[in-house]
Amino acid sequence: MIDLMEAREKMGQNLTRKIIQAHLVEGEMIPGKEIGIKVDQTLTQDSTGTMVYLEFNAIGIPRVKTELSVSYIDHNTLQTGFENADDHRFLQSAAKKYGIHFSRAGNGICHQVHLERFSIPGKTLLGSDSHTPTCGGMGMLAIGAGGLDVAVAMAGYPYYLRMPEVINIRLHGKPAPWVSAKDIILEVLRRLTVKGGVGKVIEYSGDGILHLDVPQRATITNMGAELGATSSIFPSDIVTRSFLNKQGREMDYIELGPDIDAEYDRVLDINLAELEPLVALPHMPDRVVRVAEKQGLAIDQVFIGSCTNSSYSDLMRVAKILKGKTVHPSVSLVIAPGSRQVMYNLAANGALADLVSAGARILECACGPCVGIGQAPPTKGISLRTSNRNFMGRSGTADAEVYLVSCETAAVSAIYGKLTDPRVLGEQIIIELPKRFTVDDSMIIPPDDSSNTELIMGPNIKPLPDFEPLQDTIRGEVLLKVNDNITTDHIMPAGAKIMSLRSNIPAISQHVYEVVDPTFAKRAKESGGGIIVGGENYGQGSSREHAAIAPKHLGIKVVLVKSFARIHQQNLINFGILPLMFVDKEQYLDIEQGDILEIKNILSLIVKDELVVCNTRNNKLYSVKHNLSERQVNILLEGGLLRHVKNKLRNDI
Ligand code: MIC
Ligand code: SF4
Repeated sequence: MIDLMEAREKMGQNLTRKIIQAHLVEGEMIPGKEIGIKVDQTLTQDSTGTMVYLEFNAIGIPRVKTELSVSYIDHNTLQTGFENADDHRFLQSAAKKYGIHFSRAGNGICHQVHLERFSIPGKTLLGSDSHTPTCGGMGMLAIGAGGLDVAVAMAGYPYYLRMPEVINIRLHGKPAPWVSAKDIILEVLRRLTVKGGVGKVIEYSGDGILHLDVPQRATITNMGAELGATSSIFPSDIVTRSFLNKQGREMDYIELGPDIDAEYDRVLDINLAELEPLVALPHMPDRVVRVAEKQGLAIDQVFIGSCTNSSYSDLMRVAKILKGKTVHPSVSLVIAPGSRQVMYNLAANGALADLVSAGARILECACGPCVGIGQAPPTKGISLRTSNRNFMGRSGTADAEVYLVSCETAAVSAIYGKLTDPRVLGEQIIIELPKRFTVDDSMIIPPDDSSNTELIMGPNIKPLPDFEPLQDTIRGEVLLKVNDNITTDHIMPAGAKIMSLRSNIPAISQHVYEVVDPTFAKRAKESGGGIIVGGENYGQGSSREHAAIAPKHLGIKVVLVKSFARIHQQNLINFGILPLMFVDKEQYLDIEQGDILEIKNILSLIVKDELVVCNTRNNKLYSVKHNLSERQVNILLEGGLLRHVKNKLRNDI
């Protein structure tokens, strides 16, 4: 590991490589090769967090070994039953026991609060949420991962990933009037698609970045998750310094950027002056067109909020647009500020009153509607949202159509009752940020030294399942065959009802693939498990490891696809499901649901990556590959990451 300053002096380095180099503990920085990096900070949220702390407890380390770890309550705060409230109480007890900051319900969405209060340029952050790269807006290398990876990082072990390629996106000029950070990332999605970022870090540069404040930069790095990117990052510069000043955290500032002659694997240019307000059509964030093309579409609902677009400047622009107007009678407008800090500052300067008086329904500072926790649209409803994902059914209404837009487009459309290009308003609204935000951390409980605290577990918090080591022969029915870009929302649906079962694997597993095939869980149980076959980018979206643990609980042994999304692939490995890919992708067409597949000699062939799948219906043989590192293969052989770490700990003693 070398010092960050030393790494900075080496010429020709991009920012991503500098931070990786300064945190490298294993491997070489060759794109595609596995590396291990030191994790400085971790974050968890309630719906992935309960598993994380059960896992940390199982590892058996008494206190976290990171510089800073924060546990947020921000996702499921509805508490429609005891389960959710019990989870929160468990998380609070775990934070106390293990030396973790605890951000109480109501304090805000993890990514927004972390950006405001804890992010530090040049540090690494690992979070059990796919939008952890939000803090890349602060010049951090921030990566989303499955819960067990985060638990292992808290125990002081490196985080392993494939050395990413680095794509440089150069932003040129000043954004055209009414073009916001959201439109910039929608343009990137339009060009690169939802799988264009897999295996890559997106690094932003160019004179255009000076026109984007830190929360706007964070909007862009946040939605890098929708590109499938490992992370996205902006340099730390005068804009960063100014944001840290406003947060009263000037001491956390360091200047950090790429060398002038930095090299990249690919460069892309975007002229901000040429952009227009954009919209992502249902049901994928990369189905992007100009708002002008869809202008006039009647809408039923508008949601302004989520970790993408809920900062002070976002909501101030909304307040200015709504001031003195009334939300259209056919529209329900809900607004969830990203943090208590945002809400407080809007209240103090009167902007909250403008929102309320326009008829906006103000929600708690939490994820809420973004992930189907309340405010589901009406039947066949059209919902405009400033969030980041518009996957089918995620809103809580199976036949709703969700369009993703900027805050400006959302606000003006709420007034007109139809999708409207904000440029109709004429001169652009300019927001003056306060010299300092009013900061109040009293809803964050810092760690103390009371490590003998008991973990408080309610009846819905079930023990972690334990899984057997890999078998030499796997034979199983293809229980489901799905297409490209299957999301974790398909595999393990979210929403308030199902998310309150996140600490109860037997119960939540009944809902696996429910939105695709309601008979899936029952069939899986009846046939004693089996195999899932899928297309490209399988498992994109959320970091929820439940999308691996719950299928594993149902007996799924193999997922055979054309290609995987990064986090989900690792989650499958962590819980001992064999993630295989077709060598010849055409063979996907040959397999039918109901076929019985057989894989033999796994224990010897997996090491050489030479596994062969036999379709017993026609005796056809398919060559498959896993492309995994030796470490990942060992995890699979041992029956998952928890067993692997425990074995390691035993050997270390
Ligand atoms: C999401 O946006 O899908 C979530 C809910 O934040 C998930 C985490 C989870 O499923 O709990 C994510 O993005 O990782
Ligand atoms: Fe929460 Fe939505 Fe952001 Fe996920 S994407 S962290 S659910 S606000």
